[in-house]
Amino acid sequence: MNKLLTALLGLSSGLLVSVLFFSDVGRQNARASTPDGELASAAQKVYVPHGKKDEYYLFSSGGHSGQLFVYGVPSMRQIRIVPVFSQDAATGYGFDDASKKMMGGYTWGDFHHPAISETAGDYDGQFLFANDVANNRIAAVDLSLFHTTDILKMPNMGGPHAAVFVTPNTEYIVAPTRFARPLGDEYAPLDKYKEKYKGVVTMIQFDRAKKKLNLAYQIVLPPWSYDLSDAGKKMSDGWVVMTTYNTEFATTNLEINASQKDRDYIVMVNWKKLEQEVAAGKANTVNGVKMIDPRDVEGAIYAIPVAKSPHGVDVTPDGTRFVASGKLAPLMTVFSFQKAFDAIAKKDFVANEFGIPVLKYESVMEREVDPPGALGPLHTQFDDRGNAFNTMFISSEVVKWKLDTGEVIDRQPVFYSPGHATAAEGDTAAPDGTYLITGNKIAKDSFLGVGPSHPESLDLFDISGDKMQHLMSVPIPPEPHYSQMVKADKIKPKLIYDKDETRPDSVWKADDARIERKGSEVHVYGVAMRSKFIFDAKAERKDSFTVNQGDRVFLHITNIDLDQDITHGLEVMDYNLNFEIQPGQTSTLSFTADKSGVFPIYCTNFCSALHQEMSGHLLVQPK
Ligand SMILES: [Cu+2]
Repeated sequence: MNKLLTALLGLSSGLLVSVLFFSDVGRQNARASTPDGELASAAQKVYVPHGKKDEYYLFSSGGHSGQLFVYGVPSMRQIRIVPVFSQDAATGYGFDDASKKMMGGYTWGDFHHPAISETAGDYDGQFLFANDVANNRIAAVDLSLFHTTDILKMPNMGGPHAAVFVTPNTEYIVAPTRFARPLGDEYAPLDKYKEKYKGVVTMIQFDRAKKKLNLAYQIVLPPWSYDLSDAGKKMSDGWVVMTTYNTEFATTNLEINASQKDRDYIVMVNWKKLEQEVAAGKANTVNGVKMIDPRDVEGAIYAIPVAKSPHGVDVTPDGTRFVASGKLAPLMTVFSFQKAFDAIAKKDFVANEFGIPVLKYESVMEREVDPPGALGPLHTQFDDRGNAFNTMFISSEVVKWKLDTGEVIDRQPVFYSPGHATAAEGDTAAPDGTYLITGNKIAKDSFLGVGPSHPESLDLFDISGDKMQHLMSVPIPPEPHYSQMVKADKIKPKLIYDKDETRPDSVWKADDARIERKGSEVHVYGVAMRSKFIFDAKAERKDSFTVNQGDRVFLHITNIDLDQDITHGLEVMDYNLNFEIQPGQTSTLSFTADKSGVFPIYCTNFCSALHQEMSGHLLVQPK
């Protein structure tokens, strides 16, 4: 009896917690009572038979896994995990010398918001950029190779959470900070927060030919916390809009102290103007980076009051308006760029904060949209028919409404607590209006249990009709922040690496495999091919080599199988080493042979019927 009572009490308190925090009681029943015909229709829409391909790629944030998750839409099959900020044994990322150097000594990152490179405000499918909130880094992924090509460490930053977003022609990759810090890595007590701490936005340029990120300049701002942001396009091209919170300058108990004021700000910055001023030498240098204060440039920065503690602002596909949502105010606000420009021209300012002119809310606001009972609006996406879609974190739903009138057209439950939404090509100048995905923070009872750590989830909706149709939920490892959904035919994956005959460490003919000793350095110029390694073409046993204990060993391995899907791997037993070499790729892995003995080497990536035989030995002679 006691056990039963305890179980019932446990259940009821669990239910109470659900009601209080997620208010989604009854959604399970709603799902269970979906008519069979609708379920069959949903199943058909997501089924992609063998031989057919998905319509879209979904590039989804890997959060604190540091990686990029790649899905196919509408099947929602996970196709790939691309390592970006964290080591990955499966591909050798962070093990081989080049990627290890790129990671800069870090072993993880907190990847929040991917951004595909754009041309004329549209995804061009060439590169994807990502932020590491925890370690102030930005990465570039080559979408022809699905490989990270560069990582840039940004000085003077305090967590680029509101990153990354790109300007319409990828002139800049923009990264605003979440935490204000004293400039120049200086010490200043928290009591000096308002005077000494600064918010910083980093403007990064990308060299597509060299596949390299470059720090262009930084913008110094008041010590507010900058949250999600977007770039203007078309008539608003040249501007970025950023949400802020903690305009209270709280330095402790932010959950209370940063929510005191009814309004925070959207900051509008004119990056084209700042670019000219930086080129004209108007910037200072802090930690080796050009830094400009927009208050020194007339017409470069304005603030607009917004519903408190906003999480996001999104520019409409035509570039005329921006929609902001306050997570502590239950409404979405539509602002007009033209109204803002007119107010600026008339100097219709109501205040001045830190030397920044504050525009009058009523002068810039076009309308407020407040669906009854919809709580916690976070993020807005768009279709091609003038509709906006908002995730509601607290009431666990998506709300579809008309941009021009604010009329609410549909509301559908989400399972559960969605943060971001992603519409097909939804933040470009030309959204598709086909699918919408929500990145959900809570999955609770949606999937088979896997212990205390639950998966997060993605919900897929068909948004092609007036009403949204929930198609499926899929589990996803932590942590779904933002995603981007791009038409599959915009991505042009290469099947093999371009053969680079100029690389001095490549070996393209098996007969050229050789070992060169330089003092205590041993350079192995070897090949991997079906189904053997050749480290030294002239040796009796071509697949083995001997070094002295303490030698520094460099394995320069070229995969000479120039054929699709023939990836080789190479592990060195007991040395905690493994890496992959793709067809046509040369990769170098170096280590110190500090343990003497005999260490089998084998191919770790299944490559042929004789894959098991693809092996050799490292022999380390004792000192
Ligand atoms: Cu192999």
